[in-house]
Formats: sequence, structure tokens, C-alpha cells
Amino acid sequence: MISGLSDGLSDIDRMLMRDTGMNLLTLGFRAIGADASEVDVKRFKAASVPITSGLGIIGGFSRSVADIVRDMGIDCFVTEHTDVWGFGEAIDRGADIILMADDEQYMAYSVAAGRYANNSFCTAAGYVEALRGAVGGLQGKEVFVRGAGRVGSNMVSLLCAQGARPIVADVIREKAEAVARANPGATAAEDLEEATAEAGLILNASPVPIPGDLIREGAVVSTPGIPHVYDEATLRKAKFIHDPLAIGTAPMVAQCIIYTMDKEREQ
Ligand code: 2YJ
Repeated sequence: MISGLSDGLSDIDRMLMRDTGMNLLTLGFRAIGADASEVDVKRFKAASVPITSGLGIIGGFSRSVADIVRDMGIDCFVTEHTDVWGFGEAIDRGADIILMADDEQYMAYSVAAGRYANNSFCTAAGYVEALRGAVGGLQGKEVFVRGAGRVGSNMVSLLCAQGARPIVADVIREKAEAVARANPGATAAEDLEEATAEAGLILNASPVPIPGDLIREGAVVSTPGIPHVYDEATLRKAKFIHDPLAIGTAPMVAQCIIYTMDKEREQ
């Protein structure tokens, strides 16, 4: 799934411009509440480190990450070494930002700031921003969040902060209720399928595609995660915003740049 990404990356900006009105760089910064036009991204250098632990290397993952960072106009190399040695190599070769993922965590580390951006929050932020761009603002709008895990709960908080009205549902109903309680302005749906079928704006934070017959005609679905294969009829019914890696990665890079610049201002 990831390995084909390197070849078609220039398509990401085209897809995002068409669906959200923003390119990847703009989206990444807006997702974290910053403005890319005020930042000289070209002075930063990034490294992508292959990590062998757990299930091991995913063919093309670290290369695709580097391609995404380059698509944002930032120099990025893949380290020759993996793991701890690769991290050291990234620092030795002057990387300001180091990206790496094992099976549980995908992070971007700001060397100067000693802080990292994590993929769960940034995926939530990227897809909320993509949806905002697609529909011209979220204030006062009802948005259905399907899934109340790490990404879904962050989406709900971000939506509340923007004045949207999130409705959250999860196969484990208590999880959705806990997220709604923690975020004033959010509500938990009574029924996962009913709420899906009624929704006009959907953020799918669950690890599975939404069954096509549940999606309403004209819905906008912003959907991270595993590649979501929808049939032709479903694709005709709704507008989908999805890519396997870039929308979640761009805000991580943007966040690290902001961390680095904050640190520079302190000094
Ligand atoms: O370096 C490699 O090739 C691999 N170690 C990459 C592993 C990529 N990891 C994932 O895709 C995890 N599911 C990341 C979890 C992120 C949580 N938002």
C-alpha cells in the first residue's frame, strides 16, 4: 500500500487542491493553527529513519515519508542505517527534524527543541483541516466522528475548539460516551449505524471503511488510516478525502518546525 506512494506523490498536491483548496504544505501548517507563508521551510532539513523493531521494515515506508516531506519543500534524506544508529546518523548529518515509526508510534522529533509531534494527534488535525477546507468552515456544523480511539478523540476535541458540533460513536459505546463527556459541546450517538446513515459530514477514525450502503448521498467523508476501498457506487454517492500517509505526516513536520522556531526565539 505504501510502496506505490513514492511514484505518485506529485498527485497528492493535485488531489488536495481539488478536494480541500490547499496544498500539503498549507494544510500541514493550518492543521496546527499556523501559517506556512510566514515560515521559511527551505532552511530546515529532515531525516527519515527506517525502524526494524516489532513487525519490522515496511517496504517503501521511510522513503515515502521522505517524499512527503520533500513535497512540502523541505530537504529530506533516508538514513543508511536503521534504528538507534540511524537516529545518530540523522543528527550527524545535520537533520533538524527526524521522522520514524515502529508498530505503535509514528513521530517527528525536533532536534533543537527536544520535542516530538505524534501521528495520532496530527492525523486528527490533518483530516479535520481537510474537511474544513472541503466544506468552507466547520463552525456550527454537525460532524459525525466514527471511532473514539486515539485519533477520534483528538478529532472531537479539535472540532469543539472550532465551534463545530461533533457527534461521536464507537462499537464500544462507553468509549464514545467518555469522549463526549470530556468535550463539552460533543454528544455520543445512540446508534453507530443510524448516525452514520444520517451524517452529511463524516470523519472516519475507525480502522475499517464505512459500508457503502450506510453512506448518505452527497456526504463528505474525510477518512485516514488503512487504504479504504470503496465500490464505484459509493464513490459516486459521496466525496472522499483520503491518502495513506501524507495528510497525517504534514502536520507533524509543521509542528516540529514551529517547536524549533519557538526554541530559537527563546535563545
Ligand atoms: O520503518 C519502518 O519501515 C516501519 N517500522 C514503519 C512502521 C509504520 N508504523 C505504522 O504504520 C504504525 N501503525 C504507526 C502507528 C501510528 C499511530 N497513529
